Amino acid sequence: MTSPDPTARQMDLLLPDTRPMREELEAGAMLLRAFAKPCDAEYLQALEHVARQAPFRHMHTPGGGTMSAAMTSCGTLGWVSSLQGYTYTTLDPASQQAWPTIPPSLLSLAQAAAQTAGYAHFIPNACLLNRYQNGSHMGLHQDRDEHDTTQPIVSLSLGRSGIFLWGGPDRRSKVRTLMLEHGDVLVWGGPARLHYHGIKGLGPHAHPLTGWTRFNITFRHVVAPPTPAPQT
Ligand code: MD3
Ligand code: FE
Repeated sequence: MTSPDPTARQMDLLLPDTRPMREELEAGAMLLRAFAKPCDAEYLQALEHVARQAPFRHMHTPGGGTMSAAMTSCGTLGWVSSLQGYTYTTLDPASQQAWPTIPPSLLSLAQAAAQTAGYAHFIPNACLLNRYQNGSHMGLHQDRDEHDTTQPIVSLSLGRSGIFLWGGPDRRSKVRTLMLEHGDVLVWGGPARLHYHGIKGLGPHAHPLTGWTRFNITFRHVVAPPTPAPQT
């Protein structure tokens, strides 16, 4: 074997990025790199439109803490964390008004991504918006409040990069890290739907459209959990 030619290595730095645009990370998990970039400004405008009606807030956790990522929601159901636990609600607790509707541009994007990953009839009714700033993170967790794991979760990353933690079916599975960049879309379904995941922190660079802030938008199909029978 010959040793690597330093000139060839130098040349590599000039070659175009050949990472595939559509990569199956594992069975059921598809990364669509830069999928959302062509309309990125439109998605950020839609996010701002939602946040004007339902502002980002730092929610409390059942353990008595406060989430370092700020959150809001749109869609029929919004995800809420409080001392009482995690749930989906039809009203924004901050305003007692219905959550804003999912902006059409975001809905189309989520459906196009799901379709590309093999889910032809994805109908999200819950859309969680996360905002990360310096010091924000999200510990390893599963998304299991949706009561329907036949539907995928579609995630859209915008702005500053995030250091994604990507684990397996139980908390002790090996965890990999992956940089999620502006415009990246992930579709998690099938056997990967309940896998542990989180955000360790943010990348070192500001983004031209969002500065030092990272946004992530997840689209979900939630089945309302059974509620107690009303008193007669
Ligand atoms: C893997 N959000 O909101 S998105 C969340 O970047 C959440 O804000 C992170 O985890 C964020 O619940 C990660 C990527 C993601 C979303 C949902 C998943 C990965 C997933 C569901 C199952 C497995
Ligand atoms: Fe999650």
